[in-house]
Amino acid sequence: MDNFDLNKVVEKIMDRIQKEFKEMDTLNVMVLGKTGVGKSTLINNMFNERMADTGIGKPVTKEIKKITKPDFPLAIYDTPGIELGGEKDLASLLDGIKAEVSKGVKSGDIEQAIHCIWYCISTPSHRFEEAEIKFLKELFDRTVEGEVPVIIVLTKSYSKVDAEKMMSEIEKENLPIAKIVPVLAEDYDIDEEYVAKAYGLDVLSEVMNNAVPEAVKKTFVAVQKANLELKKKRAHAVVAATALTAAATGAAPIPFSDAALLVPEQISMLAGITAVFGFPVEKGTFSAILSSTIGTAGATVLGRTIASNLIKFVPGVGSVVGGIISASTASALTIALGETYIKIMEKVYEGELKVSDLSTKKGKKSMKAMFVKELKVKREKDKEVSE
Ligand SMILES: Nc1nc2c(ncn2[C@@H]2O[C@H](COP(=O)(O)OP(=O)(O)O)[C@@H](O)[C@H]2O)c(=O)[nH]1
Ligand SMILES: [Mg+2]
Repeated sequence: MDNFDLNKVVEKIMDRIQKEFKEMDTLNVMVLGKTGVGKSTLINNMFNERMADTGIGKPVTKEIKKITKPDFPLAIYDTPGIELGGEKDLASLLDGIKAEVSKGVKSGDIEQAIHCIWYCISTPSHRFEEAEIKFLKELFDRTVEGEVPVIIVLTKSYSKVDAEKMMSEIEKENLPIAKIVPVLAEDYDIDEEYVAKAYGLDVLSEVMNNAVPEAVKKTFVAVQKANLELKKKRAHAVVAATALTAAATGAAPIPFSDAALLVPEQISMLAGITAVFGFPVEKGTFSAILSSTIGTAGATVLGRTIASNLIKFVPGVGSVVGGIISASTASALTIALGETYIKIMEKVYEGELKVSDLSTKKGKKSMKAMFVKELKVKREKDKEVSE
C-alpha cells in the first residue's frame, strides 16, 4: 500500500518555506563608520548570507550603497568609504541618511524604513575623534531625530580593557545611543602564540532584537546567525502553537502506519522552524527527516518490527482507531516531531551536523533516536503530572 506520497508532502513543505520567507518584511540596517573599521567583517559574521562579499550593491548616494541578495529579506546600507574629514563630505553623508530615513517615515511602509543604524568605531584606534562626535551629534539632532535606534559597535575589540576605556569616553558625550556593544567579529591573532577569540556578536544580536520594531523581529531572528538562543526561543514557540492547534483538531501524523499522514499543521510547523533558522534545507533532507521520524509507507529504515517496538512510546496511542487519535496523542506527536527538528537544526547551526549528512543512513538513525527520545520525555512528563 502506498497511499502516502512522501514527495508530495516534501513539495508542500518546500512551498511553505518559500512562502514564509516571501511573507517576511525586509529588515533594513544601515552601517556607518570609517573605512577599515571592520564593517564588512561585522556584516558577514552577523547574517546567514555573506552580504558584504557577494550581495548586489546599488548606489543610493555617493557614500551609501544598498546591498541585497535575491530571496533574502535583508537590506544593508553600507558606507564603504566614508572618512568624516571635510565639512562638505559630512554634510552630504548626513543629507543622504536623512533622505533615506524620511522616505521610510513618509511612506508609512515598514519595509521602506531604516530599522537600525550601527555606528562602528574601531577600538584599537584609541580615539573617539572630534569629527566623529560632531557627526554623531548631527546624526541625532537633525538627521534621525529619534526615528531610528543607533547602536555603537566597538569593532576589533580584542582588548577588552581598551574597549572599556573607549566605552566610557563615548558615554561622557551623553548621546542618545541605544547601546554600546564591543565585539570581535573574527578571531584575532595577537602574535604567534596568542589568539583572541571572537566574541560579542550574540550580545549585538540580542540588543538588535530589542531595538528593531516588532514587525521585523521575526525577520531579524531568521536572518541573523549570531544568537542561537533567539532562534530556539522562536522555534519552540512555533512548536507550542502548532501543538495547541493539533490538540484542538486532533490533527496529527499517524506514525508507523501504512499511511503516515502529515497534516497541514505539521507542514507549516516544519516550514516555520526552517524559516527561523534561515539556512537552506533541501528536498532530500525533508524526505530523510520524515522517514526517520514519523515514518512512511514501506520506509526502508523503519521496518515493521521497529515500528511495533516504537509505538509503545507514543502516549495514548491505544486510542488510535481508524485514524482517530486523542488530543494528547496529537499534541505529543506534534511536539516530538517539532522538537526533534529543532535539535537537528541546532546541530546544523553548531556545525556538528551537515545538512547533507541527514540523508545518510547514520543521519537517519540518529534522527530516529532523537524522535523516540522526545516521545519518551513527553511520556515521563505526563506520568509525573498524573501521579
Ligand atoms: N581578526 C579580525 N580582523 C578584523 C575584524 N574586523 C575587521 N578586521 C580586519 O580589518 C580589515 C578591515 O575590515 P573591513 O571589514 O574590510 O572594514 P570596512 O572597510 O569597515 O568594511 C580587514 O583586513 C579585516 O580582516 C575582526 O573582528 N577580527
Ligand atoms: Mg567594507
